[in-house]
Amino acid sequence: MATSNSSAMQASLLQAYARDGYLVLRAAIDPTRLGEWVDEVEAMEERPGRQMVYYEGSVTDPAGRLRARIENFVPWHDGLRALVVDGLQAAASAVLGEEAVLFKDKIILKKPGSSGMAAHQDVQAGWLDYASRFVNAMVAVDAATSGNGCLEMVAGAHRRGLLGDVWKPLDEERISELTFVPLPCQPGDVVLFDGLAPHRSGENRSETSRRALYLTWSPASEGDARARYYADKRASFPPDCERESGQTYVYRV
Ligand SMILES: O=C(O)CCC(=O)C(=O)O
Repeated sequence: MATSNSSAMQASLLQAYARDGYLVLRAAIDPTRLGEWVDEVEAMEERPGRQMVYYEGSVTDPAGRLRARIENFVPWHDGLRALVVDGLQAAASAVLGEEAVLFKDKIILKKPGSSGMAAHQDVQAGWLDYASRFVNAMVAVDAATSGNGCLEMVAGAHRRGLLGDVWKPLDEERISELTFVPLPCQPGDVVLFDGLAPHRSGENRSETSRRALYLTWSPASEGDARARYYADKRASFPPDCERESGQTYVYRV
């Protein structure tokens, strides 16, 4: 591990991350402007080729259509990029054990009525076509609780490798072997987790949004795959404003 990266994070934290596959860093990011800046991204016009905005149905209103996720926001908001990408780059490099390069980024808006996320490992979404290892940072924008669908993680299971098929959430048999731990968070808390760490989240049945940023880094020594990843994603699962009418698009994992 490079000395500069090691000094960015205590050895005991790195050991906990290696053991559990995730690490909660309380108050790691200044939350003062987080919510306002996410509002600014959400208010940006949806145009082909820019940030990628996805809509989903509601679990509480059969006719509802909720803005659910915004991918590729980093190029379009300097404040957020400086705060969370530059701010967490050293931690990402420390847990990867080498210089990290930003692979992807998204905002999960989790508005009232949003569905949960089925149990999965992030690499099941075809990520291994781009690099062999990943670290994610979940940055809480709003308080996250069991009631509004906070992240739930499984300690240690990342060491077992891929637990299911690519492009499918984990099946019931696997899920029954795993112990999911809810991780309530306050704005500015960060959860670092491995691309192989199984996780899920519940529905948001509360009255307010539960927003979170997710940044993902891969080892720089394996190359910068971001442009290729987003070109492939725009082609296979385009944001709503880039879709062809009459075509069906299904979110798989
Ligand atoms: O924030 C959430 O509800 C979970 C998101 C998640 O697991 C993912 O995007 O992979």
